Amino acid sequence: MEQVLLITGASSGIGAATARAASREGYKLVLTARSRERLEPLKQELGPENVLSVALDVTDMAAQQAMVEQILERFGRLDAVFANAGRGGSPGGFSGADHEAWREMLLTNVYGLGLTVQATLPALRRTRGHMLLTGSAAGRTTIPGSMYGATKWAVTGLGYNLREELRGSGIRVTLIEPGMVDTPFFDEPPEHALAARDIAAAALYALGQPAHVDVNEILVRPTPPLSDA
Ligand code: NJP
Repeated sequence: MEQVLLITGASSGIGAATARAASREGYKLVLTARSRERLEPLKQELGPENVLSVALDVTDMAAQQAMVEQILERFGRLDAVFANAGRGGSPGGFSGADHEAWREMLLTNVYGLGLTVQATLPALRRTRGHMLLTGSAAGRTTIPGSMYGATKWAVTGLGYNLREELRGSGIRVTLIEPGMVDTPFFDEPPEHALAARDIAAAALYALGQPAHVDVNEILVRPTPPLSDA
């Protein structure tokens, strides 16, 4: 049976790399992001017969519910969800950051991710499927002045609480927690960063485990550079 995987934030970075890796493993894919222009080339690259692309904003529940209907119409099932769409904040710390930028980030990283979970759970219950959430190393550690980090602490908590709610349902919840990854998330390529394919490999590892293996979370950081000593 071909497995159907939905990826939010699929048009670039970690989401796009995961789509490529999953495509190589034979998954049918549902790719979403706001920009249809950025989704289409990926759909063509991976083979339109195996891919459904849906342009939506994750903060729009009606759009997410309509997407689930489209998935079931096209593929008849949904086996796994990678709730990955997210964005960064603005510099300045709690005293100086642009608070309007906070609104977009909080809505996308926390509320939008929660909506993806709620919209897809009925379909995942039918397949005893798998929910992967993109958290962050920033949701595991203290970063001075970081509202972004606070959104990812929220994702960590959401993942833990969701796993408890779903205990006994057969649905597994995996938190994917990247350190710094070289993606368009950053305006300038970061130094000593992971590649998006490194996080895709972690997601595919979790997805590839048999039903009795519940990978709760995977924290992946770049190896620190060699010191001179
Ligand atoms: O970033 P990027 P990453 N509704 O910018 C989409 C987390 N993370 O791959 O909507 C729907 O290449 C956007 O598409 P578009 C990070 O927090 C990263 O690095 O067309 N989709 C694009 O496809 C995030 O959760 C690092 O603009 C929305 C995608 O999201 C995840 O990894 C470290 C959307 C963003 O792709 C992927 O980020 C870490 C919306 N409202 C965690 N807003 C890192 N890069 O270092 C955005 O710990 N998108």
